Amino acid sequence: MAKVDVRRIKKLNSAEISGGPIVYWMSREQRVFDNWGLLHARELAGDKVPLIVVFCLVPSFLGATLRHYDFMLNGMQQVEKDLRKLGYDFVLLSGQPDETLPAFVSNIRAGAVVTDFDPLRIKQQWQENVGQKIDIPLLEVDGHNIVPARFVTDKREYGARTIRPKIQRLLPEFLEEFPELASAEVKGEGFPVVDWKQVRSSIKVDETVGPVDLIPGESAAHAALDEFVTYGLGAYAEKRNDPNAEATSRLSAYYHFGQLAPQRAALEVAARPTGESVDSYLEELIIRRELSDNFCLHTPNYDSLDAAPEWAQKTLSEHSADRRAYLYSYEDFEQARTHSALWNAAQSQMVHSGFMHGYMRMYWAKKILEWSASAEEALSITIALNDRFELDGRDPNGYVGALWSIGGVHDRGWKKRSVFGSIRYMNERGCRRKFDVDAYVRKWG
Ligand code: FO1
Repeated sequence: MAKVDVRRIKKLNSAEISGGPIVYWMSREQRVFDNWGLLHARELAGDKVPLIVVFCLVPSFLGATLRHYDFMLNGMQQVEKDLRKLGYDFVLLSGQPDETLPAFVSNIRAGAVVTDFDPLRIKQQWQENVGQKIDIPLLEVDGHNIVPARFVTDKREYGARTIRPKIQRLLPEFLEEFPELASAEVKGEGFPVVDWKQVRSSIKVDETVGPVDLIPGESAAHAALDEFVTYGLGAYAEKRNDPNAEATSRLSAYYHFGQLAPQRAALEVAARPTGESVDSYLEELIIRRELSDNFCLHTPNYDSLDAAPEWAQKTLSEHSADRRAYLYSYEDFEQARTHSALWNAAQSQMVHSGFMHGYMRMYWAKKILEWSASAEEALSITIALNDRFELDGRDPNGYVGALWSIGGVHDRGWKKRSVFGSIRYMNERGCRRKFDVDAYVRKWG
């Protein structure tokens, strides 16, 4: 049986393993294939005990709307189907994980629980509570980062420049092909198939933000990856900063919900002939993404301006009283009611498609800083809008992106100007140099 690298695994409590079924508590990595946590749970189950996969569905999650729950539940339904084909039970528990999961593992007299590494506060809190409440081991496996976040470094890194050599040194050891998930050797207890219709009608989330037309699930994620590698990757370096070219991979929602392993994408992209596009995609996929996990893991207040570097906090506070040429409220921003047709187009792309181009995300957030009463308010508006409308909201990448744009995280000081101080500035003229702004406004405005 394939062995999962021990450097991916951390024991979160001190209990000893017993002889009962192994529970894989799926959370961040919502997939059957290419999943280190699930593979480790399978390894522990061996030919001795059943493996049961559990997903804890919470009634509300950091402002998630129907758009997010719909995408996630459709993907999860596919997970259940694929698991059952391999002979595994799948159980969906509704409620708070730190209440439902301990009761479940005690009922079935489980032997150990394996779960996904996730640096978000809420997840760390769930895991801490579950670890304390159960009398069997709770093991965390990093199935998201290619080089495990806890192993690559034990501190917060300054930026891409400092984490890059650490990741690159270890990549040859960790960027390995995934083993296959073997089918079940020991039959489970035969838990009933989930009634997905009932699950869907039981969730009470904001339905005013509806589903978008990205096909959810693991097989759609693989198809999207294939399509990108075959048709999109070649032009990535040249066109990735052009929001009209749609040359980006559009895989971020699949990564966010764990329907696609970043490591799978890295393997596919790295297998292509080397060149600027391959290098620049791997930089985004590996270095930038893993830098975001590093930041959130070592910065518990990753969504607050207090998490910004000292120079950035100082410069923003020195400019806090600067006159704002325009001042908008959350509602103005949400409804795309600013004076800027370009900004409104970006907002409307996000509201209607659940996606905003990466280059525009930076411009969009920087303008929220420029047109809000304070930097604190700008950051909270940016995060609220991002989490509400982007399909990949409430992700370490999103929090770090917001703090990069507004709080100088992973950046350096630039030429001083009003409101921004030395936070890097962006304007429409810069956008016009890079792409056809009017075409973008015609499409989304
Ligand atoms: N994770 C869970 O374990 N249970 C949930 O019910 C759940 C809902 C949810 C809704 C929207 C969303 O964007 C994420 C959600 N996640 C849920 C967590 C998610 O899988 C991620 O792990 C984190 O948001 C990013 O690290």
